[in-house]
Amino acid sequence: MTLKTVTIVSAIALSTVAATAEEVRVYNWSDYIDEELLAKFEEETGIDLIYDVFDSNELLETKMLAGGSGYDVVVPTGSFLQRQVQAGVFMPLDRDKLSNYGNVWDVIQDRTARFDPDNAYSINYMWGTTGIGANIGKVTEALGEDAPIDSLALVFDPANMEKLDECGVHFLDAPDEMIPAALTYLDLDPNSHDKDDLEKAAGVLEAVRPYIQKFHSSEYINALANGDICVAFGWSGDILQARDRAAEADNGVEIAYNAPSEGALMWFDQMAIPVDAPNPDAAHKFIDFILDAQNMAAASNYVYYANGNKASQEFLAEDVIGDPAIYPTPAALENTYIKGPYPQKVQRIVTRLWTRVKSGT
Ligand code: N2P
Repeated sequence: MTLKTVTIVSAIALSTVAATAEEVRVYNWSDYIDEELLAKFEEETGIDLIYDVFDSNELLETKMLAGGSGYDVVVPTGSFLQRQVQAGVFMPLDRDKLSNYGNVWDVIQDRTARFDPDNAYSINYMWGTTGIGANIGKVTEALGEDAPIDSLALVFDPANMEKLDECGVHFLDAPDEMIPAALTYLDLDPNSHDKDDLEKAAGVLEAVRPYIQKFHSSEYINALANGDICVAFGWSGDILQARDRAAEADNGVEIAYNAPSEGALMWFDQMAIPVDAPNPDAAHKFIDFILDAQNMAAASNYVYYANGNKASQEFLAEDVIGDPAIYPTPAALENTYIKGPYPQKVQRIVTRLWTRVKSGT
């Protein structure tokens, strides 16, 4: 009897705890937020925030398609989101729950509508380009003053890569970005689904494979900043973060980011709520918190990526809004391309080619 009472009492105590400790689980890219914002969200809302990170769309997609991820907010790139929306992975956003929705930037909304018609399932978090990070000192030492640091030839011409071998080169482990870059180098359509074109792109990558130290999508930030590698083919803001980390360490490493002059991939990372999210209400609160103009500006000021929030622009640091590597000039925008999703059949070819490239056999 006594035991039973105790059990009942503790069951009540537990349910009280469960009711008060509301939780939201967010799955975002690594190196993509100012962590002070996470604490601020918890303070303002009283919601416990569990914030996990990833560095691969493929990994996120596997979790989304399997279902039951336990996440309330995830941030796939537009081309992947499009496929996932079609697979029924997300719930439509409830704009009535997003008091800051009016802050969004129509220019970006127009572009993301291509992946998510009417932007029904997603809101842009940040966007950027994929390009070349170079340690100026080491690259000039290896290739001379005329080193083509803004050209795909830096990373896809074996003659250059052979000379960079000693100082170290990393490539993204992101087939859906590296294959289009190689196609661009060949002057082929980066959105090509043609099997022969894709084979040719893989050939470009295989030719420089012996000189690639690693395929990885987040380690290059520190590796560049520390001077452990001299070139990374990676994401704009990550390379600018490497530049800053080197400057803070005052280690004499000077990093530059350049979008490839032959054309750069422009991508959009989108906040969305899985259809089986445990706490969709809190998910909307998190998205609304990010949509706040000052919060969004704080995030961009910290990670050096542009965002899809017009109202945030007055709060952006001059070295963010004024840096064409982050907010490209109209002319530079003309020199970007947007990639659509691969249909499953093409994706299988790309995945197979990528495995071949990486294994170097
Ligand atoms: C953040 C990288 C996000 C860009 N570190 C990839 N979409």
